[in-house]
Amino acid sequence: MGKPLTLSEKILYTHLWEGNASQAYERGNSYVDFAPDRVAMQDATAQMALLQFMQAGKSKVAVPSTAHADHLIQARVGAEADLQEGINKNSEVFNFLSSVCDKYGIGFWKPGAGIIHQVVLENYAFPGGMMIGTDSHTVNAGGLGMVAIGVGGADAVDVMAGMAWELKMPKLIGVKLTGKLNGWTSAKDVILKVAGILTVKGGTGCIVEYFGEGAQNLSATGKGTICNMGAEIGATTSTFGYDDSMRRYLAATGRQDVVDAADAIAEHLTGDAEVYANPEQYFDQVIEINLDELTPHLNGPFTPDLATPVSEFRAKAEANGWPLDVEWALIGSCTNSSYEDLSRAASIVEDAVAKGVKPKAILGINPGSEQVKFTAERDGFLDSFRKFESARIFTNACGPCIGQWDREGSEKGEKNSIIHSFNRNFAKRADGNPNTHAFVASPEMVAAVAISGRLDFNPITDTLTNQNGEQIKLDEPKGLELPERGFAVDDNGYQAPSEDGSSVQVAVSPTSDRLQLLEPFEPWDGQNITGAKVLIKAFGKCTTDHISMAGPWLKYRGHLDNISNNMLIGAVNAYNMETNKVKNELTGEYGEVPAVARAYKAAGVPTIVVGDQNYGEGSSREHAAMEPRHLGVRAVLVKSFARIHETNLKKQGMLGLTFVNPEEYDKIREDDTVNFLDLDQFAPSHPLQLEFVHSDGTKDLILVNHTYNEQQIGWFKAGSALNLIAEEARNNA
Ligand code: MIC
Ligand code: SF4
Repeated sequence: MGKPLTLSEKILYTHLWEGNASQAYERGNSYVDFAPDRVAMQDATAQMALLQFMQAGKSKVAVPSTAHADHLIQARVGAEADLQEGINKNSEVFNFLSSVCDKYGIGFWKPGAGIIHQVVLENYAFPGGMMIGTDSHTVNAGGLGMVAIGVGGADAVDVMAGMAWELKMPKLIGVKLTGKLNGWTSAKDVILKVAGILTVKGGTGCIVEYFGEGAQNLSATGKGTICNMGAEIGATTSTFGYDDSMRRYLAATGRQDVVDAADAIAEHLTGDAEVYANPEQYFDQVIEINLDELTPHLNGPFTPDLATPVSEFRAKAEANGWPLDVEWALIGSCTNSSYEDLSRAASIVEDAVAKGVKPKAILGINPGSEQVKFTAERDGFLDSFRKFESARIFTNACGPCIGQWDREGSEKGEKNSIIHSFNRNFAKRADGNPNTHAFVASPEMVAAVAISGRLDFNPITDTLTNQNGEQIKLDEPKGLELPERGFAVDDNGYQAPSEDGSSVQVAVSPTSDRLQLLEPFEPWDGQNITGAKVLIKAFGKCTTDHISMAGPWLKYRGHLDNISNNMLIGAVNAYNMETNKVKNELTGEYGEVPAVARAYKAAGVPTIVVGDQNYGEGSSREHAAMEPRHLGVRAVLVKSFARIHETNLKKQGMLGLTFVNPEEYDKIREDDTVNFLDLDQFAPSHPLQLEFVHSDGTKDLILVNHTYNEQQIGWFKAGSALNLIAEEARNNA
């Protein structure tokens, strides 16, 4: 490139599909083919990814790949019983995953082994590597200096099938960290602050690269936390340069060989000095945060970018009517369940116990992996939590973070607040109750709030009353970056695949309600789509949780027809401001979104979905694209898209379109008939014209943009990207 490079560019350019880089790509514009080193999948997305892979006609995966059973286990009474129940309830799916993995050479981490991103960090992530994963929080591996990117299952299929993986060359945001964390502030507060600055869409299409002495002062798992929650600002990924914290973590997790290899090329595993000295010249945007001055934050409710410093929280909560009493406080999720996190939160609990304070809220804990749990148990931290009678240690799994939480009383729908150390706090996500106000904070703040029972408790300034009626202050958290006696684990829960899996049978029962073999989607007929109806015009925030809810629906993640019954049931209909109530123009009656979509499909009437800004924010789940495809939606027209969702739509043969003039969203009426005028000339960089015919006979011509390149137009024409792969496999056979 003839100029100093950022770390992100070094990793991207050394992973070009073509091999040696021969040209510079334009950031934010050029589509580039990459060759990732590995693939990770979690159970809730792996089912669909692997059902698609089975259609690709390959006998083995082309790169090292793993699948992790972590999303399907519910948190109810406690680890042991919950895990057993999870296995019993999901055995069909776990057996399917175990056998597909065995057959195609994929490592399988069994239920209870841990949350995908902690397990990947402990075992597979390495400085300078590139990986993709079917989960938006794959980005966690940036904590070990990787470029790790969340994708839909169809993207994973490309890489597992030995093909190139395509991404638009990301833009770069540099975050310079100075100073050192102190007192109650933790790595989580860095990303809570960044989320407040950049908002949920500020990182779209960008890699966030952290640097500066402040970065070097953070632990590797702390870096992981920051990268992990970078998904919440829409960032393609986040990363840090190789440093001592990574050396320490790699060595502690049994990978001295990786340290030795990395040390031999250490200068290439971080950005060039000139870049970090003059970041404005090399990054598209630069942010600076002084860790010395950073204070604890609480983000929420309902969106992860609503950042409030603890000291300002009370006033803001009162002004907004947020409930201040807290019944539940939860520590865990892939972003904050490391040994260090548990040890720091445990120190708060120990301090409270020593000072005679009883907790007001229930504290729930999901350790990140069996290795973390086993070691924390050995070192007494889990016993520290157990000193609170009401504390619950749940399974090493996602649990409440993905709505796998049997919270007593949540069905009553009462207005209440919870606090957790997770990433996401969208409506209904944790307990299904739309009136639960969820706030995101560091594990140590979650512990402090659990003790006080109040969201507005500021441990830096406030006191608590102990059993003897005395006023006490909690000490600052203390923790251990890594276990002094090293990590330990008895059975880590890993199942290696067979060397030769050709004889392994993968059974999918035709009568199963959990798994369904996929039927290829219909190719495009070459005609303009005409006579389409507006299935729904979604108002405001429409995340993947609104489009394809998780929680109780996770059980249908391997059955496209069944899971389609949750399509868009959480989206607010702009015409009546209600959820799951849209007009069926064929009958004039209102019905549930999936039912109305099925009625249009049965009548042969195509439909479109209209949406607002950052449509499809959040998860990588491709169900949010496959369900509309399955139910006859042809196009999704929005003000703007989240990256992964837009790609998922393209992969599944849908049209993902954006308004040239976003205000034209307002012109679309409930009973419009929609005609494409020039889809038969669909070409890269050419806007398309859509005609909206209103019931009074008037019309609006709306110009829409798209970002499809030649190849992606090929996916649309073939009906899906997978149809093309399968065709090629047949041609080569
Ligand atoms: C999430 O945090 O929303 C999930 C569940 O991990 C998703 C993946 C999924 O929907 O299965 C994600 O973040 O990609
Ligand atoms: Fe699991 Fe939550 Fe992490 Fe998603 S964010 S992978 S649901 S722990």
